[in-house]
Amino acid sequence: MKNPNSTIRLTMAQALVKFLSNQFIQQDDGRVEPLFAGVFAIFGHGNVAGIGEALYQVRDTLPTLRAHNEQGMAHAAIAFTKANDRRRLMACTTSVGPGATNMVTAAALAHANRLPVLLLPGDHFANRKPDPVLQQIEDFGNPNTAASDCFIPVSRYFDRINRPEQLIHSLPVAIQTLLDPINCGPVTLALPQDVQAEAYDYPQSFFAPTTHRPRRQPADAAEIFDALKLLSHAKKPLLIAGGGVLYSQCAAQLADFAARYGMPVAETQAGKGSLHWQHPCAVGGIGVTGSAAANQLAQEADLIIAVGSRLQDFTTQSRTGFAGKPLLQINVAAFDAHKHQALPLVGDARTVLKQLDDALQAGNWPESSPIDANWLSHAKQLNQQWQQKYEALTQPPLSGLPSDAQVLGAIKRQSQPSDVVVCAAGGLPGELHKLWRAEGPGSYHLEYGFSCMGYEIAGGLGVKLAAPAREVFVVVGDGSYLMLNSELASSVMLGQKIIVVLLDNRGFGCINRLQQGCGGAPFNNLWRDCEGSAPDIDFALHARALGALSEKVANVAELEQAISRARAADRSYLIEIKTDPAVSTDNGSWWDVAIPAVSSRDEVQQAFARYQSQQQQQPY
Ligand SMILES: Cc1ncc(C[n+]2csc(CCOP(=O)(O)OP(=O)(O)O)c2C)c(N)n1
Ligand SMILES: [Mg+2]
Repeated sequence: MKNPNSTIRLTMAQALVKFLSNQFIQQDDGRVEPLFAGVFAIFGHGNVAGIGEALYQVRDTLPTLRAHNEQGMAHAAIAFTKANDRRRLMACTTSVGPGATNMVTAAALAHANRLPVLLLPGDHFANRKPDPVLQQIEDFGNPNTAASDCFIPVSRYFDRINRPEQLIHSLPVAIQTLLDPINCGPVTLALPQDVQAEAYDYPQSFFAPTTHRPRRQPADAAEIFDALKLLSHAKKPLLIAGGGVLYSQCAAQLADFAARYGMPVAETQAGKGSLHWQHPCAVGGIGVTGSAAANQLAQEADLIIAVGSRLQDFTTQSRTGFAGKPLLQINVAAFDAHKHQALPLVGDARTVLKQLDDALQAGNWPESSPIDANWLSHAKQLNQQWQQKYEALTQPPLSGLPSDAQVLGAIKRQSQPSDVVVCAAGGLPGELHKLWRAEGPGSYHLEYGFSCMGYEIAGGLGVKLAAPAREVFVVVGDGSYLMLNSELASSVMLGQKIIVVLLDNRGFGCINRLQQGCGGAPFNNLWRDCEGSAPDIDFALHARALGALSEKVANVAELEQAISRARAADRSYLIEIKTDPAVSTDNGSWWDVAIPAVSSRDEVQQAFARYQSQQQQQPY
């Protein structure tokens, strides 16, 4: 028999990676997989000698992947997790100082999106002997202050491992946080470089292989009872599918529930793809970037049932989309379930839907349901009108530069059901949410909690790592591309092919439109409105310089041909197309952007007057 008290002498870094290698996850279908698929690493001082050496020892079981930018690699790790419905993870290790702080934006992104990722920034010496080390920030009054403190407000759990034995307490909390459906998000363990290399006699039992299972929390019986009371009066309920539907892996259950009870389903950016776009209950995206159909239904509905949504301002049209209506919120996090004065139904989406379904059937639904028999057919009609608009908006232009919508139409015509589209910021997310015909869960990957420019290409790499058999289409604006494109080189290096369609409208098109919508003069967004002379950037050439294949196309017909060449290619492929910065799809929605109360510009004064009247529609 093994001695329960036996120990193994390891450095802190070795113990850390040994522990991570021994964490497994059991998926709902019974498959057991390593919880961590790998570790993205950019070495420097503060991680190369400690955790770098430890990762080398375990490279066969816990692969290390080299990236080019710390923010980018963390985006890739986060996208990997999102594409795995939060059921598989990656870790990221950086050097001390700028390597660490480069990753802070990605931590904030993961925090806003509720996506788990393990961040392991290096840190200055705990023993302080060589202080100040290169890249140490040096607080005059507090030697404990470190650059890695920047992670504290954007981590769900933060610890600095100042002694090797702290791992025994901290790592289980880290894993528990990463896997908690309510609290999950970025976990940061700051690792002082001397402690990484320090030895300790760890108990062998600490490294026992451990299999985790995603927790499915049921709702409280009293909350189900209250929800039923609300439902028993609802003639026109509208379901809103949020990201929680996908993370709970209950899209099929939701579609079935909606179909049996005759409820239309609108989708948030994070929830889009829950229903196939042709599902009889699907009415498209909701909110500022939603379809006119879903937004009209939200106005007409007498009950909104949000499932797994944070109900951020884009979804609620800054609280005007369905203001004052009864709202039922099914959410695993009480924090979300109580928002907007909703009736909360706290629990895992799949479990709660089943509880509701059972309770409704016990009450003899759907026969005795109060839902208006014409409600769903009315929703279908509105959706059909929107689909007709889609056809008109996505046809190739007769002349001139194509719009974003026309480019997306071309990509869609050339796409296959197994393809994944990836995007995050600029004008494209709005067009995608309104117009992209999602083919079901996993086909639509939008980072719109933080809408972070520079997520797109790195995110595409993470999605490809998660779904190697699928073709990954990254659609990206020139602005986002220029902000962070270096993981295109990583995708080539790692043999993880992505297809990038770059829409060059010569600047920050969506912000230029927003600026003018707010009464502002075109200023500092499109290159032609900036100081200096507009650069003539050859994006295709740039992508080639990073090792990808690429081409430039002159119109959408050429784009469609280029997509088949990109599909056939053996490595990442960028297609550059010039687009019209002025055009976007209007859906009549409103978004609260504060307008200056004082301005010498007539346009701003008019915008302010409009703003004041629109604010009247906000309930509080
Ligand atoms: C990191 C980051 N910085 C700034 C912004 C604000 N922002 C949102 S979209 C945008 C412009 C995006 O330009 P581009 O990628 O070319 O897309 P376009 O608007 O032209 O469609 C800016 C500056 C952001 N979302 N993320
Ligand atoms: Mg642009």
